[in-house]
Amino acid sequence: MQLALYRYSLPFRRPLMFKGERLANREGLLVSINGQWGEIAPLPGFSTETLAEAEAESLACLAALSRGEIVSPTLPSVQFGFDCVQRSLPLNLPEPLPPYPLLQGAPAALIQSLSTADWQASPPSRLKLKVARYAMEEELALIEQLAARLPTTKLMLDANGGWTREDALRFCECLPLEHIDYLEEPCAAFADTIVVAEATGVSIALDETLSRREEWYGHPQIKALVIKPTLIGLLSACEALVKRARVDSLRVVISSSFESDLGLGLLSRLASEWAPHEPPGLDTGHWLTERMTTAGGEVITDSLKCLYLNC
Ligand code: OSB
Ligand code: MG
Repeated sequence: MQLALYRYSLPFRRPLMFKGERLANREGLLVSINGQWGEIAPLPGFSTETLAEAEAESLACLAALSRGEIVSPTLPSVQFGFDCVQRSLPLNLPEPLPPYPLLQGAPAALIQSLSTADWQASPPSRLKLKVARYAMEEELALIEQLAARLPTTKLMLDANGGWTREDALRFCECLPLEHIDYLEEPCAAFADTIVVAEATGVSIALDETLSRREEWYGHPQIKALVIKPTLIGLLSACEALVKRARVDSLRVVISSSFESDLGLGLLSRLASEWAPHEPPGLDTGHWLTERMTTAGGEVITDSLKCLYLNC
């Protein structure tokens, strides 16, 4: 059995903030078993494990595999990586849909970039905007601008649980709901999110509620589940959410945690398997300036630090 583990560090185009933490590089691990690859990349601020913890568990799993043992990792990012690398890929998957665009940054700068973006000719059907980061008035003004300039585009807003119940109510009361597809995680507590949905009529998508494995119940205003396999871990746990979504007629959006091009490729395949008609949330790759795979899908290991290799 050929086993390998590598560590990568890829620079972001500009440093990015993740829950108050400023990151200049995306760091993670690539695992390989008999030529098949997986990515293990806990995201600071969102994952509960650190990269050092993921590395230690990955090394222990590889050592166990080399002794012929069966492994069951416990850290979500390691579960995702080892599940991908040991999974037989279904044949005849539909062609992946292109991701919907993700807007992230200061509202003033985004308003500026709107006039230069060539979206007017072929506006996207959906677009995601991060909110609960800047002054509420500025964010609402940006949403008004987007609604006016891209009247056929539906906006997906993501607050990452950043508002109190009162803030979220104030914000949602001013939203042009006919332009809003859904709002992801307005408040940190599920109960507050439901209060906001009922009081304002806004549709909701769940994200952190799922990856933190919190209790939640179906509600007519919950429209979609955002599934982040790197944060959820086991592919069987992701599949259980996909099944629950199907039973409840919820949309499924497979979404990135800022993985490398290799991880994004794996997620894109999972998206075409689990949600073939829903554009995925994978528009994060342009933040990275370097790739680790060739156009043909070969992994370029030259610039990676090898942590384990047994052939
Ligand atoms: O909350 O959806 C999030 C990326 C890293 C961490 C959290 C989130 C994201 C994204 C990915 O927004 C892109 C997307 O979902 O469209
Ligand atoms: Mg989200």
